[in-house]
Amino acid sequence: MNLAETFLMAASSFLLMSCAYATEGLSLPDPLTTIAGSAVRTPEEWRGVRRGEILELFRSNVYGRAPVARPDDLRFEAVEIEPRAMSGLATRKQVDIHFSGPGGEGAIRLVLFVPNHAPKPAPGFLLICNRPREEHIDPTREKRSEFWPAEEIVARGYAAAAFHYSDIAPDDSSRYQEGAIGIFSDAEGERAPDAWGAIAAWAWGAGRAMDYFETDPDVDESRVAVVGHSRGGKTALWCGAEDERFALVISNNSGCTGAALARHRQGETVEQINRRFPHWFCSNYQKYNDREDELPVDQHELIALMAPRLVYVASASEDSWADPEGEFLSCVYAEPVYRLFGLPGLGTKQMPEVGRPLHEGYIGYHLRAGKHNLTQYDWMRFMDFADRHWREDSRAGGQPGAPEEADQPRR
Ligand code: GTR
Repeated sequence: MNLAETFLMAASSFLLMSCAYATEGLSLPDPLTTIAGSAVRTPEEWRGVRRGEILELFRSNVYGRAPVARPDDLRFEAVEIEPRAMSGLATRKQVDIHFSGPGGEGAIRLVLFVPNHAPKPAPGFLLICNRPREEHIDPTREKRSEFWPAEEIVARGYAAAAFHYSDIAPDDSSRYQEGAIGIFSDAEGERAPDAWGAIAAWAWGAGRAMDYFETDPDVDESRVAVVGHSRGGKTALWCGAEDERFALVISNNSGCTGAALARHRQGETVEQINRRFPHWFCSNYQKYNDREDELPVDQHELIALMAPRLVYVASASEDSWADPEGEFLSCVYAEPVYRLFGLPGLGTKQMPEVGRPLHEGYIGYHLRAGKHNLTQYDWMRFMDFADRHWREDSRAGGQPGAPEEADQPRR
């Protein structure tokens, strides 16, 4: 072995030792070591120091920084209330969420079905819809789709809510600044390298729907899940990281820069996603094209940002572009943060078989048979998971994920 080789070996073994998870050939950043190098040992240290560090790293290197939270002039306009929708089983509400900023004004159309024959306020599921509105979130229900099975959601006692992501920002690299991004920018000047991209803007929009739920006595805002598929799944995860009011965060087939570990390098890569969808992220993210190892974060830390709340990752067996194994491994490596709160995470390092969901812990996972899609099977498992945790928690008389309770082991 020559000198250079010896040096390389020493350097790489140092790198492996300095990272918590030198396994499966992966050397991942440790969610429980601060930037200054100290170990995070308590929920207080996680909440007070480390969580904020990771969030900032994702903001400045991946998704970009939203320049606004809840705008001062946010306004809800009920454009329709139909108490006898779905043959009398639900009340349909259509609400326009209005906002304005230096660059103009915009509105998000929220469609909401509240079950008429279930206890209220009802817990709910909010879908960030990234497929054609008319076919998938039709308020009239003339068109129905497994992508948003509102009837089934209502039948299980949940409120079903959805909005179309294009109300916030067009999913188009030449036009994405025409919505909220342009509205909240100071008109002139270059975009900062950490300015928000479309995913952060869509996630911000989901937060505005939560602002509305807080005002609606029919919806239990302490038990709302945010759900998204694929690019919508990436958005749901970023939304749950930024907005801790969501008690359950569900990523379906979210893949690269969603649930899948960047360093796993299966399916879509950082370089490929940045080339095809440069508008989804901040421009700093381009620095990591083909340099995943230099990212100061990886996606298990995004999952960990949900702790101690519930999080759910769903993969599909034929969806190799989204890297099911990389999605599963993120859940595995997020687990130490849940354990810090005394909560069970996934409970296994073994990827489950198709059709055998993992629902025991605070991190849920399933592998569905089939292709890249959001199907009724996925929704049924999401609701099984919510039933299990929310009903158990309500029997225990507490709210899921409340940090002060979660500091102690629960089971
Ligand atoms: C693909 C993209 C994925 C995923 C998907 C989708 O083309 O490569 O990252 O987001 O689109 O949103 O359907």
